[in-house]
Amino acid sequence: MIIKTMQALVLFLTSALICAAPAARAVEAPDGPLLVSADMRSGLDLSGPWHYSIDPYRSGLAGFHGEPPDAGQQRWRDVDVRKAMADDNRVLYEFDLAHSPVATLPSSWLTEAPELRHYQGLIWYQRTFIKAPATHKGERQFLRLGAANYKTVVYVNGELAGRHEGGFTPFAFDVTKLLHRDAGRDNQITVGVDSQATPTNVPPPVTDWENYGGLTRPVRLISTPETYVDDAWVRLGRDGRLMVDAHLDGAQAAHNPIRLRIAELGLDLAGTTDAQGKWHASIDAPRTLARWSPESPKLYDVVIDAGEDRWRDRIGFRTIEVRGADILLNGKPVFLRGISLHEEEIGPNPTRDITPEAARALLGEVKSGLHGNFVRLAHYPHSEVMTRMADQMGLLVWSEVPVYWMVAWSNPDTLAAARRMLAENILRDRNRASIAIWSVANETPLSEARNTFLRTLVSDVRGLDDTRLVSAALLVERDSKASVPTMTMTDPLADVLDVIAVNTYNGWYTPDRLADLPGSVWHLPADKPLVFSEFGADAKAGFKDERAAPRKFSEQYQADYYRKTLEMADKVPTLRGLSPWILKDFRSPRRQNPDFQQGWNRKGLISETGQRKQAFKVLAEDYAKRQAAER
Ligand code: GCB
Repeated sequence: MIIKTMQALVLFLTSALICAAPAARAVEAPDGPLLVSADMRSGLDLSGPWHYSIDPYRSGLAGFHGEPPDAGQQRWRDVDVRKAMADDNRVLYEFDLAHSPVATLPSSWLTEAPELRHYQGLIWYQRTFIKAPATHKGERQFLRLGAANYKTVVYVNGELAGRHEGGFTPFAFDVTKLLHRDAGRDNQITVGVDSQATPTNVPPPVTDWENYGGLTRPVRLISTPETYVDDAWVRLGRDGRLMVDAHLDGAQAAHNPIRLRIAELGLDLAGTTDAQGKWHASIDAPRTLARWSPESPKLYDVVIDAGEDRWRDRIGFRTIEVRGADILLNGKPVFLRGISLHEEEIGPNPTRDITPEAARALLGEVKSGLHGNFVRLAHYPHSEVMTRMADQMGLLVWSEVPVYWMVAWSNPDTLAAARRMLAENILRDRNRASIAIWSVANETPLSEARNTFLRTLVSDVRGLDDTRLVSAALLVERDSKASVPTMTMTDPLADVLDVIAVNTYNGWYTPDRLADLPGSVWHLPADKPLVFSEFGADAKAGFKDERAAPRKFSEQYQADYYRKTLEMADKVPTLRGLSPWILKDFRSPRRQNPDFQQGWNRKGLISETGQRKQAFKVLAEDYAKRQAAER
């Protein structure tokens, strides 16, 4: 009994210590500051060398009976360990971050040292920096982490700054009071990141991609005036009006003059915030407004001034909607010529560090290589570098949260985590013209609990952003008695989605002959657009089989698979888009065929180092034809 109580206490403390998310609350918005468009604000980039130390037993979170850790295990202590122990022989520290190995951040620890290649658990990072003197009276300081996978706890100068759950969305803490401001004095930041997935996490432990633990996006210290624009959303409504919603945070937030300007359009809109610091305004879009599209990705400099703060962004304006089975971009039907992507840079040893160059290299293959106009950023929110690059280069985006395969549908904490991630993702990227579709799930098994979970997410999306389309990648039922492949959409979630999306792998995971694919029969809703959100086959770049019936994993098989699947897709009357699986070979621990996979999912149209396979040309030619037909 005592042991059971003790175990329960350890479990409780461990989860409570690293992530104290309140359960069963209507979570629709993140708790902390949003700092929307933070990447446009000046700040101190804390990328570069950080010390790190593994903590597989989570001794920095709890003692061995579940009690708070004693001083000797508190990794965040602002202490000179060597000196303290040399000065007093009663003192014991079983860590010393300042003398531990060094990693270069952002990057996943998986590539930092050979012994970390398969490490999943807790790692502590630490660095020091000197804070420049304040530029504003009453200046506030925010520590913003672009992403940390998966649970994170942050300390500044030995004090707790905050905690976060979720590996793919940004979060920030107001650390103004925790920083040393005196000239020349070191500030210390300690971040504990735990990558271990549990069945209640989003995503769950079983996926088909590498779990890149660590600080995979930049950590920045951002300064703002005491009252600042925390959230702003500037967009073109379907009714042709430009709209703005802004939210000030700080002592002067309420009843404060606020002003939006788009100089290039001669647009100047002034108002006053309400008692909650909020401002909403709209105006007919100027006639001179050039709408954003993949062909002409026009972005405008947008400025919001409030008190001492100036919020800036580069924003494109366009509308996206559905009419029957059509997807309309700026009122005109569009066919989504896409491909799926994981967040992994091209190269032999990716570490999920998406620099602008890395994003440009990936999206360049889509835009110029494949003649695409669309990317599915699977299976979780990608770096904001990527969505900004899509805005600039002119690619429509499908963005999704990692509600993938089998999550704990009945667990309220899991639902709360998913809702928070969805909100963090949407709030980060609502100003990106490229984003056309928010997706809430991928290949999830039907059940009442799952349907309720996903319907909640769909309604959250609609509450946070009514200017985009909602989808989810669904599965279909296959009629096992039919003589030709016959698929029917039976998922009740389809009723609440704007775009039906289906993943299909006939001819790869099924014994169908490729020649039979074009004759497939699809029973799908007639009044909604369909996107084949995945189809694909593995091929090892350079592995050739010239026979009439080439074997699996050859470039020829993959190319034939694409030809036949595209032929099949052409016959689906509601088809309005494709995002085959996938642009680039990506790391996946499930894929261990030693001849062909070696830990990589080989469904890429290019290899991990960027070598194009035969199927690349097949898809590029198909897209070039579709593009020509649209002109
Ligand atoms: C799927 C999943 C995707 C996998 C892919 C595959 O249906 O959505 O995450 O990687 O199939 O390669 O099997």
